[in-house]
Amino acid sequence: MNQHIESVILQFDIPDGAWTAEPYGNGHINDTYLIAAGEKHFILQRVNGYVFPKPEDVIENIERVTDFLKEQIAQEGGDPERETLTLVKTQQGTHFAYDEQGNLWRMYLFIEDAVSRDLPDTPELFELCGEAFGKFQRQMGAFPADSLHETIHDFHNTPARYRQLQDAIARNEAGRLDEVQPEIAFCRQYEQEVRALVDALEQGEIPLRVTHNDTKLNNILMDATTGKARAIIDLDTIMPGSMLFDFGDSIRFGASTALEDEKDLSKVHFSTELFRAYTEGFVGELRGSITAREAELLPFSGNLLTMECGMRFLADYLEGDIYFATKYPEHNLVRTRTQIKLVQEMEQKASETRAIVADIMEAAR
Ligand code: ADP
Ligand code: GN1
Ligand code: MG
Repeated sequence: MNQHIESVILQFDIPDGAWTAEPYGNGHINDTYLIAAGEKHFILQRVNGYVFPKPEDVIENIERVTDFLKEQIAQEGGDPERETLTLVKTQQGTHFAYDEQGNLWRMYLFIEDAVSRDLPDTPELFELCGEAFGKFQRQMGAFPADSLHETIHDFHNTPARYRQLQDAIARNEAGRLDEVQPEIAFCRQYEQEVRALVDALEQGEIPLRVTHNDTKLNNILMDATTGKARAIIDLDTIMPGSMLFDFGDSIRFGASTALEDEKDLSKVHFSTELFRAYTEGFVGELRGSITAREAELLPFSGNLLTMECGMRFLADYLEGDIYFATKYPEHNLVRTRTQIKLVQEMEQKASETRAIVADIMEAAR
């Protein structure tokens, strides 16, 4: 176990006595541990300082957002301790501690009797996820978006992601360029299309909102007994953005018949049944506030966010796997290929997804 953990844990206000710490979860970014102390459980995380250059800003956003959400949840008759994250204080009264190397750590109450999934078991479950992210966005509706820190600059700026990929190609840091020519050729076809959402935001065609920005299925905790969505977690990337980032990223991860890192591409398909289910849930929560232009862009946001993530995986593969956690050398390449396969199928099924959104918007009016 990480030798810094003991000195970090002791800085937080947890029950006296023995404790244990185990690595936990499937996140790609932070180091996550489950801490058991007496009867209580906590999540302890080292915030990734490479990904988040100002981790104190991440904590400040989360403090403000969870305070705000807890009020909304209480007003709607929910349980603020079980339906959103709760930061644990240190003995000094802050919500973070440093280890000897200057890494920032934070602790949350563990949300009990909940599970997170990497694939939706059924369309019904995925519809509940759409509802949960839609509800999250609705509940954050009155929060001033531009008062949040930008915790990762240009996070969903897809043209900037495209340029980062071109830079990675030019540097060829890990010497892997020759093996990825087909993937590079695929990405290059999107040089113009990557602009769609940033242009729409810049030109004021779609509103700036508070967005989660990392809306994959395993960032929702589902109630282990009822199977219903309970809490949205992983709030590190909450920033001003477009609701289309949140919608598109959920579709990327969840409207697929296989995991993001499935090696057998014959198992990877974009499912319009899952797309419909998620859209029903998401639009159902937000019906009054989705603008006509947002609705028009909903289907394409899935393609764009999937393309963007594919470009990020490919750039990281070329850089030598410095951003995403990987379990084997080709991991980022395998991930790139699933994203490309999904984009290809999303394109083939574009008229179907447009019809689905039009149907659901019509029914919601
Ligand atoms: P990463 O940014 O690396 O994805 P996350 O914050 O998503 O890190 O945490 C990783 C995993 O840990 C989650 O997918 C979830 O399974 C679990 N987890 C995180 N916070 C909590 C919590 N407060 N209660 C229960 N489980 C949690
Ligand atoms: C990362 O943190 P995690 O594992 O939920 C990444 C997302 C990617 C995702 C791909 C801060 O999400 O942007 O879409 O991996 N998070 C960050 O699985 O970069
Ligand atoms: Mg996560």
